Amino acid sequence: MSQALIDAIADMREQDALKITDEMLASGADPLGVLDACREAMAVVGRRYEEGNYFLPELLLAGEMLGQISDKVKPHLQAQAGAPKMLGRVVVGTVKGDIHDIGKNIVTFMLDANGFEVRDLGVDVPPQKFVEAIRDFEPQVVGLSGFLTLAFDAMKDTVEAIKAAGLRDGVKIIIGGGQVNDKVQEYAGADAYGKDAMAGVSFAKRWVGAQ
Ligand code: B12
Repeated sequence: MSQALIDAIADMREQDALKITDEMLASGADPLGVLDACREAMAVVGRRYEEGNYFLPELLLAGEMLGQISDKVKPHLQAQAGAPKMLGRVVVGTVKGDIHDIGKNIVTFMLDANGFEVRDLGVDVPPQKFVEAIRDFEPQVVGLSGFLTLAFDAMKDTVEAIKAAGLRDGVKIIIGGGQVNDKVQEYAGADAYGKDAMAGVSFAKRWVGAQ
């Protein structure tokens, strides 16, 4: 059934995509499997956009569908994670110049469901706003999200601003998002790169001594 979901999202059949999601969840499919199907579908959408077959409206509709599907998946993930205890604090945001937030929202949700207190700063977040949030919220972990190539420089600038504020030694910084990889981690001066939300949860747990 997950191929049917991938096709429905990729072909912009919104009602079908939502119906298939409901059916998958009702029949006990792994909620993470539903999110995996969404990721595959988004890769197809991205490819069609690159090839000139899709344009901004399709990207927007795809983003909207994914938002609705994540809302359906969330309660199931929460049930799976069980009653969380407070393991630590994490500040999360999409870096300056970038407004993609679907991946970040999944990361925020998964951290929350796994026992972290999360402060989500939203999208297009300037470095100074991360600095202020670290001072105020005192997180052990900072998560930077970005889907554009230009986000790499914004990530680097954010890490540097945290360093300049004298706060770098007190936090672990993890980056993630579509085009991000370990080379970008090195470039930005972050401590880790998380390929998906669960990788982010694993690093955060390790850093607070919960794993
Ligand atoms: C949906 C979408 C949009 C939507 C975003 C809606 C929203 N609310 O987020 C809209 C239409 C707004 C949009 C706009 C644009 N987009 Co766009 N978009 C996409 C698309 C199709 C999907 C991205 C997505 O949400 N994927 C779904 C999530 C779930 O993906 P995921 O990677 O699996 O997420 C996981 C990991 O990344 C990880 N993760 C994410 N963040 C973090 C953070 C941490 C700390 C950790 C640990 C992990 C982590 O965990 C997530 C969950 O498991 C991609 C194509 C693609 N294939 O990615 C293009 C894409 C990212 N967009 C692109 C572009 C060019 C744009 C625009 C510039 C277009 C334009 N001409 O205006 C604008 C940018 C505006 C801006 N300033 O940001 C390009 C970027 C190219 C580049 N190299 O920079 C892409 C790759 C499309 C393409 N192939 O050209 N976009």
